[in-house]
Amino acid sequence: MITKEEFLNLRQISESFDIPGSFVTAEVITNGNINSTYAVEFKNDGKLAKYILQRVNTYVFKNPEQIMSNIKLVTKHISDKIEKLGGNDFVTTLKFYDNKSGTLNYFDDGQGNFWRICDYIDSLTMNESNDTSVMKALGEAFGDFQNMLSDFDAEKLYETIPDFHNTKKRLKTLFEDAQKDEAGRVASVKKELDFFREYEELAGTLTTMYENGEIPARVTHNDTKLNNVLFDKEGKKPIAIIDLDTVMPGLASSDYGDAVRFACSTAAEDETDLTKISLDMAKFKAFTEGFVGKTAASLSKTEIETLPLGAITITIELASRFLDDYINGDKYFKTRHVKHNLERAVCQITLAKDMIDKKEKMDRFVKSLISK
Ligand code: GN1
Ligand code: MG
Repeated sequence: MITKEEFLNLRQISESFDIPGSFVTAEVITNGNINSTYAVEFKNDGKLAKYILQRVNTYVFKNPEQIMSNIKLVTKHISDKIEKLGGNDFVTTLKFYDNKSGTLNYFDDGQGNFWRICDYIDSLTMNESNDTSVMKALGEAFGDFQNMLSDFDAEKLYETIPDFHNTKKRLKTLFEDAQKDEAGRVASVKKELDFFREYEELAGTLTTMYENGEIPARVTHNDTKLNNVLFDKEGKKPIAIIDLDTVMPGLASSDYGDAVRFACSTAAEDETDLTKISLDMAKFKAFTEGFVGKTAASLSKTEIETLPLGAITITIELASRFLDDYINGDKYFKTRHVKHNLERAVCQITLAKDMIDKKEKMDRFVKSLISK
C-alpha cells in the first residue's frame, strides 16, 4: 500500500514527465524482483489514460541512463521493423516519455532515485500457463524478438550489467562469497553449495564454448520470463515484449533457456514443495517448436543443438544467483521473507536436476526438429 507521502511523491514524479493532461492516481504493481513499478492515471480531455511508472533499482543497475539509452535505440529499431512488416509479428513495443525539462527519457531526482514512465499496454500477462499453444506462441515471440534484433548493431549497446549471463563467473563469485560468509549463513547451505561444485563444469560449458568462438554473441533480451510478454486479452497472441533493461549482447541459448526455466516448469520459481517441481516435457516441446521454428534459419547448428544445455545452464546460474544473494544477506533481489532467496535457490536446483535427468530426451527432441 502507498502512504500519503509516497502518493504525493509519485504525483510529483509523474508530473515531471511530458504527459498530456493531469495526474489522477497511482497504485503499486507487485510483479518483478528488481525495480519498483506503479500504474498511474492521467486525465486528458475528460478521458483517463494509464501509464507505467518505474523506479529503477540503482543497486542492480549502476548506470541507469545507459539502460534508457539502450531502450531508446532498441524500441526505435523494433517499431521501425513493425512498421515495415505491417504489424505481422508484434503489434507494438514500449513507448517511454521524455521529462519536461529536456530530451531525456528519464527523471533523476538527484537523491539517488531514477524514474521512467511509459504507456500502459492494455493486455494480459501470465505467471504460468498449462496451455501448449501459449508455449508455442511464447517460443515464436522470443524467436521473433531475436530475429528483429539480428541486424541491430551491438556496438551501440551499453553492457548494462557486465557478465550478466557469464555462468562461469557467477559460480566463481558464489564460491568466493561463500568463503567470505558476510551474513554468517554459509553453515546452513553446505548441501546447496555442493550441488554447484558437482555441476560447475557442466554449467560452464557454454561460457567456454563462447570464449573459444564456437558460439557467437547476439543481441538478446536476457530476461525471457513468460510475464515479460504481453498477450492479447484472450491470452492467445503475444503483442509486445517488455522489460528491455537487460537487452545486450548474449547467447541465444540464454533467452531460450530462461524462458524454458520459467514457463515450462510445473511450479512457480519459489515453490517450496519440491515434489511439485519438474520440467513439463509437453510445454518444453511446444515452446521449443515455436522458438526453433523462428530461429532455425539464423542460428548455427551448434547453437541449436546446445539449446537444452542452455536451459540447464541458466537454471543453475539463477540458482547460484539466489543462493549468492542469500549468503550476502539479500541485497540484490527483493525478498518477501527471510529465507526467500534460499527457497528460490533450492527450487531452481530441483528444477535443474530434473532437466539434467531429462537432457537426453530434450536433445533428441531438438535434433528431431532440425533433421526434418
Ligand atoms: C529478475 O525483476 P525481474 O523479475 O524482471 C532478474 C532476472 C532473474 C529474475 C528471476 C536484472 O528479473 O535476471 O532471472 O529476477 N533481473 C535482473 O525471477 O537481475
Ligand atoms: Mg527483468
